Amino acid sequence: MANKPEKPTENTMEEKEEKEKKESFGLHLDLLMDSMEETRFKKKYSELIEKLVHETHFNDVEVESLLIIYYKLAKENMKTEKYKEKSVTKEQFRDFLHCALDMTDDTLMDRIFVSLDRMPGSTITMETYAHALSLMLRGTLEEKINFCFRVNNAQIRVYDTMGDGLLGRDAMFYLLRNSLVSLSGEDDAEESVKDMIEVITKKLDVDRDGKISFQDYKQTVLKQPALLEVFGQCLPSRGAVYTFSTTFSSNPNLKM
Ligand SMILES: [Ca+2]
Repeated sequence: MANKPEKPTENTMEEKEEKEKKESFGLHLDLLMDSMEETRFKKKYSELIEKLVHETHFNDVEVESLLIIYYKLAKENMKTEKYKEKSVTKEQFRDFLHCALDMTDDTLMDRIFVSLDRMPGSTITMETYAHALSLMLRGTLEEKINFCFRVNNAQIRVYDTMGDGLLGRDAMFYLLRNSLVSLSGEDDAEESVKDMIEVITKKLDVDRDGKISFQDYKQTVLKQPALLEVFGQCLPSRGAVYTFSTTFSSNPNLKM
C-alpha cells in the first residue's frame, strides 16, 4: 500500500498482534487437510473420536477438529525424526496452551502436567490432550474443583515431601506467595500472604482443624464458585476459552 499511515490505530495494532500471534502459531490452528489425508485420518481415528465424544464435553465434529489440531502438531515432530510415534510433546502442548488459551505461567504449566499426566515422558497422548481441553473449555464445576485441588497439590509435592493432600499454612503460604510476589513486590508480599491465609482459612476450613482438605475446599467452592482459583490461576480465562472455542466449534457458547 502506497499511503500506509505511519502509526496504526490502537485497534489495528491489536488486530495485527492477534494476527501475528495466530500466524506464529501457524499450522496448528489450520484445520484443513487434503481429502486423502482426511479420509485416512477419519479411518484411523473414528473409534477414538466416538470414545472421546462419550468421555468429553465435545460433540463429534468438535472432537474431530481438536484431534486434527493434535495430528498436525504431531506431524511437525515427525519432521525432526526425534519422535518415532506421532505424538505431541509437552513442550508443544505448553506452547499451544500459551497461544490458544493465553496461559503463560510456566510454574502453573508444570503443575498442570503433573496433574494431567502422571506418566513420565516428554509427550502427551491424544486422549489426555482431549480430556485436558474438555476440562479447561467445558468442565463442570465439580471437574474443575478436582482439577484445581490436584494442581495445587502437585505444586506442593514438588517442594514438600509430606504431600498428604491437605493444605496447611506452610503449603498455603507457598502457593499464595507465588501468585502475590509478582503483583506487589517482595517486601509487601509476606504480610499480605499472611493476611490472605487468615481470610482463606476462615472461608475454607469447614471442619476447623487448621488445614484445608479436599472436602473443605470442595464443599466451600460448590457454594461459592468464585473461590475455585483462590490459590492461584489453574484454568484459562473465560475470554480465552471463548476465543479459542470459535476456532473449532460452531457453538462456542455451549456450556455443558
Ligand atoms: Ca479442615
